[in-house]
Amino acid sequence: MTNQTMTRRSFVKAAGALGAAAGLGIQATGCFTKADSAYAEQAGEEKIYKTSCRACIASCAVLAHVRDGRVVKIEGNPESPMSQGGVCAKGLSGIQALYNPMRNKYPMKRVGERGTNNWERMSWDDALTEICTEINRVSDKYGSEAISVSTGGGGNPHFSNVKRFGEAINTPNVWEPGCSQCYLPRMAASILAYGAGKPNNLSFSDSNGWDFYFDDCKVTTIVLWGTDPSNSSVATGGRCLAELRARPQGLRTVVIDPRYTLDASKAEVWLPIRPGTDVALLLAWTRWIIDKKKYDEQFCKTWTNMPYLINPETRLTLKATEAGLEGTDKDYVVWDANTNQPVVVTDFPMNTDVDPELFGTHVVNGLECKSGGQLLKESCEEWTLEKAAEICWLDAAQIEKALEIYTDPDGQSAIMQGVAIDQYPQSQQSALGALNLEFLMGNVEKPGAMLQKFASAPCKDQLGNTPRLLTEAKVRKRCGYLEHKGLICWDMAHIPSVLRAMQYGDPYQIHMWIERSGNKHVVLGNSSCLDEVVPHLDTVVHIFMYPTAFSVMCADYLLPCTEWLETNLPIPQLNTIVMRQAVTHLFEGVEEGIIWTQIVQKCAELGNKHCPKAFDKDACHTTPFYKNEYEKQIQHLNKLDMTWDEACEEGVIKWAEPEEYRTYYTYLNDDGTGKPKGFGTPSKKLEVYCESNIILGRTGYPWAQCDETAHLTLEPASKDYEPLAYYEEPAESPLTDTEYPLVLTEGRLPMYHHGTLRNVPWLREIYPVPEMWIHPDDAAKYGISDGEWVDIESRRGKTHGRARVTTAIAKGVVYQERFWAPELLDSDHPDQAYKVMNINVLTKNDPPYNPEYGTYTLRGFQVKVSPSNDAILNEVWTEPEQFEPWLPEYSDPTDDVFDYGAPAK
Ligand SMILES: Nc1nc2c(c(=O)[nH]1)N[C@H]1C(S)=C(S)[C@@H](COP(=O)(O)OP(=O)(O)OC[C@H]3O[C@@H](n4cnc5c(=O)[nH]c(N)nc54)[C@H](O)[C@@H]3O)O[C@H]1N2
Ligand SMILES: Nc1nc2c(c(=O)[nH]1)N[C@H]1C(S)=C(S)[C@@H](COP(=O)(O)OP(=O)(O)OC[C@H]3O[C@@H](n4cnc5c(=O)[nH]c(N)nc54)[C@H](O)[C@@H]3O)O[C@H]1N2
Ligand code: SF4
Ligand SMILES: [Mo]
Repeated sequence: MTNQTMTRRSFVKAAGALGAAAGLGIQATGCFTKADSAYAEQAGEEKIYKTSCRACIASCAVLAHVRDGRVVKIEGNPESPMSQGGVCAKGLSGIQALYNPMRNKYPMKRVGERGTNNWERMSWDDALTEICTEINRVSDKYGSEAISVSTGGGGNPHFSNVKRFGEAINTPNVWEPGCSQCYLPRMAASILAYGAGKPNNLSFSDSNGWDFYFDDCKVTTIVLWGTDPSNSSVATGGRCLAELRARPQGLRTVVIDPRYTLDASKAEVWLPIRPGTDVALLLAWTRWIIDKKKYDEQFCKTWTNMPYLINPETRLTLKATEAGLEGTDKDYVVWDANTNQPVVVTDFPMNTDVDPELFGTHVVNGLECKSGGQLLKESCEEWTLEKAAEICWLDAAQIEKALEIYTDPDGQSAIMQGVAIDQYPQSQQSALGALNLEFLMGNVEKPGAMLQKFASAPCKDQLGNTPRLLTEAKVRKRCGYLEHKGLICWDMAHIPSVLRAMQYGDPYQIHMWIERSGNKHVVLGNSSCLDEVVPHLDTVVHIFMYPTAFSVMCADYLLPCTEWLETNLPIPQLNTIVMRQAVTHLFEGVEEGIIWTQIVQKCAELGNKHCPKAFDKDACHTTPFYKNEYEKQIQHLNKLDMTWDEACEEGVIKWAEPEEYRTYYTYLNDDGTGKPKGFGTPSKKLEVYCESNIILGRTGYPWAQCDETAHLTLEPASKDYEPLAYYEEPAESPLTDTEYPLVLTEGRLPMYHHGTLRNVPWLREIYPVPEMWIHPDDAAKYGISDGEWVDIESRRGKTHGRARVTTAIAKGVVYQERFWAPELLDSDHPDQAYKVMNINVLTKNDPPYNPEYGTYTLRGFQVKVSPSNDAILNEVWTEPEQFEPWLPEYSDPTDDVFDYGAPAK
């Protein structure tokens, strides 16, 4: 293998003008073959492989047409239960991503200063030896917590791999930019209030809402609350909603979104809410439902903890012993409306002769106790429709109309809650507030409800559990862990705390960063802070398919990983398993799981002593690092009695009939004693008054663990986590900010996934630069015309967008999505690749944070706008012909770098 110095700059130019091989200084045989028109005639027979797309988190089944090892066409696979043959622009662009001339082809090492973009090719063995020597050095000298590992993916199927990797190299500082800002708040709130078990929550864009994908689904009404499935799950959720609407019975929808989205255009009511104020509206909905007695009274009395009395001293449910009644310190107490006295709940779900009061305050054993329901009622007392209308910039009559639709007694309604509510400090409050609406309405496990516990697939999309290898002392070193205990649910560190440790050595210095995803500058809040953070690090490794601004500005080593057409994974989807299989393999790209495995093995070989259990093949059977990844996948599949090849041949494997899969009302099932089993919370009831949230903040229960104990009891966070939703005005608020008068928010673009695909010609042709949506009244006020470039500034920085003047955005609000310009990596100012049109240089990663998860503010903060004349904008590519250098650079398949028994192609 040649070990030749080259510059990325010459590489990119060469890729366009001469073919990439010239840039690399190696022979243009084998690895690099220009697309040539004669190829089609010479090529052999076309084979069609059943696989699935991974250009976003939806995993649509597709058919990949392959000729002589080259992928020549992608189309949808109609057997897919969620996409049913649909594919979106990102999926169809898979070929342009796979054969993109920018691909990282070999391991590379930086030569010269960071940011100068000079790289030297290395062998995998040399790269692993250098990186693992550094891991061992840092661990020996500073402690292994001085290494931070990050991943991405937004619904990353290899999420547990990276956590296992952290455990194996003995660092607690693993993180991901979604997490506190994505899905964790909605998912963890649901575990606390609805119960452990199969992950299940209100997020439709994370592939929940399973019942809706069946033709006979009973849903009649959907509230899309801060979610935009037609753009964020184009071929699955978006398609599904369109088909539900097209049924003869139709679908009534309410959309709560500052933008007039595709789904809003089909809705009966659109509530263009001020970003960041959702909890105010949730509280007003709760109040109205209670006031108008729209809730399902019998369900609430039987299946929620609303009637349970709360001890005002502990803030937890009052127990029989505290009430001075006969019973234990585990027995709950309700107020019986029949006898007008406190009664211990002795029968599950409720004593037959008792009529438990939902709302009330009573003195019991000298304590003034309110019921959970009473505390809920008081929490929303001030939130009249008028007050919510004022705070949320809405019309009270429209709010009421939406409520009439949601609570229509003749329908079956559901709330879908999107990532918008996860992206400001009220994340947990929004999640709990929305769950409570569904609980009040009894929208739980009924046909047509969003919340379901359907049967689980005999296969996981994550390979195995994360083994607990870290000691208590090590777990306690996880940055931000004690204050934001919700993070423990995913064993993740708090991003701003990690960055603080990197930059200021507070509470200790982090020295090394291993990052596996796209462009952290595009996805992290206030991302230009990396300019200050990274110089304090000794070593940064970036594992990705292409160089990004992060590679150029921050990395010392680049490791090439595979595109989705080169990867393998079985994915559970409703009552099927959708297979992903590698249909080709290019250059020296390596699948993510195998990279982690290789690093752990090499660390061990080089004498790493920090986590002997991870390196001991026999002691840690749950750690697959020494195992064959494919074997592991086949083990999952073997519950189906199939080989990997047989499964791939079938592509979409049905493991249950719909009626076996759609198990409604699971809480009514017998628990083995003749009683219903209830829900997976400690009380087996739906926790409307979420005392589990208080307990989490005080102790870390139910998630805190280490290798030594099943449950680790942690010291309390600085303040109690609240059991009920409450509203807080955003820290930067248009109500008080005169300097930065407009509220900024974001939402998905259907042609990109986070920071990806900005180097794909087809997609940049459709959407070359980010649009900044602004209302005509605001545009007039700030002198902005449609189509012109705009300066957008916040207290953190400045970026640009191209104005779209439209009434499809609420007045006082502007919208723009994250973006970057790979074309500028090859300029004298590569930092502009991520600064020029990326709203994440404007977002906030400083306090206030959400108490539970440490969520920072990506949506709902203040900016100002003005027309722009910045010269840098002339360097941004906007015309189709400019993207030509990124047209596919076809090449023939290569052998896998490491032999992990990948099926031969
Ligand atoms: N301002 C603002 N910032 C945001 C958001 C926002 O709405 N506004 N959204 C936030 C959200 S919701 C999220 S989830 C984050 C996303 O942040 P990241 O996940 O860091 O985003 P990317 O890395 O750009 O995109 C996902 C990458 O995952 C790669 N990938 C695919 N499969 C795998 C895999 O198996 N393993 C790994 N490691 N990677 C894989 C894809 O190639 C893709 O490059 O950004 C957050 N940042
Ligand atoms: N094409 C594409 N698909 C994706 C992704 C992608 O990057 N690209 N990312 C994937 C990931 S990781 C995620 S998390 C999901 C997210 O998918 P969704 O949950 O659908 O999230 P978004 O489209 O980001 O935001 C939803 C809507 O929230 C609105 N909104 C903005 N601020 C507020 C607010 O304060 N309140 C309310 N009520 N609404 C607000 C936006 O206008 C937007 O229409 O998408 C997934 N699918
Ligand atoms: S929605 Fe598009 S990008 Fe996402 S998995 Fe499906 S085809 Fe791929
Ligand atoms: Mo996400």
